[in-house]
Amino acid sequence: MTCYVSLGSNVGDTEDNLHEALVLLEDYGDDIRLKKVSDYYETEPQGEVQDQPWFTNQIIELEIDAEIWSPPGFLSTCTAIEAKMGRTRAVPGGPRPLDMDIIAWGDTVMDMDFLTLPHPRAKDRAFVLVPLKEIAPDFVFPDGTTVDEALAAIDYRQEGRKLWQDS
Ligand code: PH2
Ligand code: MG
Ligand code: MG
Repeated sequence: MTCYVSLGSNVGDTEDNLHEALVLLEDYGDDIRLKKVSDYYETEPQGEVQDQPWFTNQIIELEIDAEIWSPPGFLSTCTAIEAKMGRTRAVPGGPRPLDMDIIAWGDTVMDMDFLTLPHPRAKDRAFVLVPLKEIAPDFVFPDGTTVDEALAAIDYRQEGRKLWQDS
């Protein structure tokens, strides 16, 4: 099963935090394999909380053994790694040393109160789509939207690895 995960950090040494998350993820063993890693992108905060530091964002591609892992099981692993990295949930959408969001789990479409797949805001976010295009230019959402189509539908500006987006 191919899974894409978005990593984000805007507290502390953000690149170190993302790197440490990958080290922790690789500790889980052979049934979670890291296939591709995007560059780091510096991104303007999106969403409710605008008054917070810029984020470092990255997308990774994983090959996960679906006989062992389900999306909710893997989500708990992501939450455990976030907690190890010092995440508290004081302000929803606020600053954090690490956020790990499952963007897509193969072609799975699911809508539970704690997990929606694909990620419900993935298509609107340059900080997800730009690094996703870098590592998976042929990615297609389960509804048939390509990563290029999703990018063409949003307003964003990119200079090198810096991304600005109208929210
Ligand atoms: N994550 C959020 C809210 N806003 N903005 C950027 N640029 N990058 C993020 O990772 C991000 C965000 C909630 O998870
Ligand atoms: Mg998030
Ligand atoms: Mg999250």
